[in-house]
Amino acid sequence: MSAPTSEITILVPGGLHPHAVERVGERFRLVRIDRADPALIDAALAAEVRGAAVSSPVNAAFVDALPKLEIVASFGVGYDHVDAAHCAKRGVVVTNTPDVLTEEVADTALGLLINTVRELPKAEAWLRDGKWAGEGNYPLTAATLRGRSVGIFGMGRIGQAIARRIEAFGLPVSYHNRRKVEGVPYTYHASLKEMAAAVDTLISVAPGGTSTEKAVNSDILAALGPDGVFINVGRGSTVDEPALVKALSDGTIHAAGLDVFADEPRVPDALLALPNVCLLPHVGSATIHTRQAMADRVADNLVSWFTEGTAISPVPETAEIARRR
Ligand code: NAP
Ligand code: 8YV
Repeated sequence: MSAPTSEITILVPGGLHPHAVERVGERFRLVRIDRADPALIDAALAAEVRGAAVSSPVNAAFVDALPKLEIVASFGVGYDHVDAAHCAKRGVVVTNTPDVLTEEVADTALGLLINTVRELPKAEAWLRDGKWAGEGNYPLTAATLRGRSVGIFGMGRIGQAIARRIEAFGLPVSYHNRRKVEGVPYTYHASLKEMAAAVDTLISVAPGGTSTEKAVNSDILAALGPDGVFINVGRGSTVDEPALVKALSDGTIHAAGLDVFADEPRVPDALLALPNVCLLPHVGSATIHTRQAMADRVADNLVSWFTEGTAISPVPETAEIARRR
């Protein structure tokens, strides 16, 4: 018979949502360290850790410092902070938290799009600053959603939830992925540049990682054009930020709305200084409701792995390992 889960050691390096910490602590022997650093692993810990629950970077050296490691349960659907390819080589399953945040992030994307196009945060500041009474109406916005055509970079779970909302706004949707998605009614573009040239509103919800690194560059922004609006709720690493600053400054595109940045939580001064960019501090999934569901998924993946031998949501790189067990 397998050992009770209370004898299984789960390591939590760095910060993690308190509900995930609580749930892991209820079922397992929980050990916390400041960060995922091999220097913080002594021989006794190395000999006993079988799982990790993480919300911050996990590299190959850290995985190699834990020879008994079976599973890394990561908080968030994006897992570009975990070296999943190395975990796969080592036979370690990586799990993420898809689906439970999809609709929340899509809501945020639409809020950011409307705020960017219709300048609602600036209009509210106008009222709060007493300008409505003092100077008159807030100026009519140069941009509108009416007549726009939207291209989605990353037609996955969240991309499709965004597309459904855009459809309800009465706007045509197209998308770019590496592969065409069967069964969706939207126009597919095999190249991001071709799509950017065909639309005036580009919403990126693509994952981070080498295949998307700086994919949104000066060429893509030039193709989007002077009425162009760029929204990013995917990852900051997918954007060449200096090129975006230049495009916003010289009129190559009209405006941008960003929830994610290349070097969070640092936001470049050049972006902060621009009037035509709407900035959010990575709040796509940031409600008590959704973060709790994500925390539950972290714990549920660990419980399922150590009681049933299956993970609920293994990432594609390690799905085969999860099946083989
Ligand atoms: P998903 O279902 O895996 O969708 C990702 C989509 O991106 C897939 O359709 C994939 O299609 C496409 N893609 C991946 N690599 C690509 C590439 N190199 N070129 C073109 N398309 C590519 O993931 P999801 O659940 O929708 O989440 C998407 C991302 O949103 C996450 O990875 C995360 O970075 C971000 N996110 C942000 C927040 C926030 O708070 N702002 C919250 C949650 C998620 P192909 O494989 O066919 O290319
Ligand atoms: C979280 C996210 O804010 O799920 C993701 O990929 O970007 C967000 O939901 C983030 O993962 C928390 O660390």
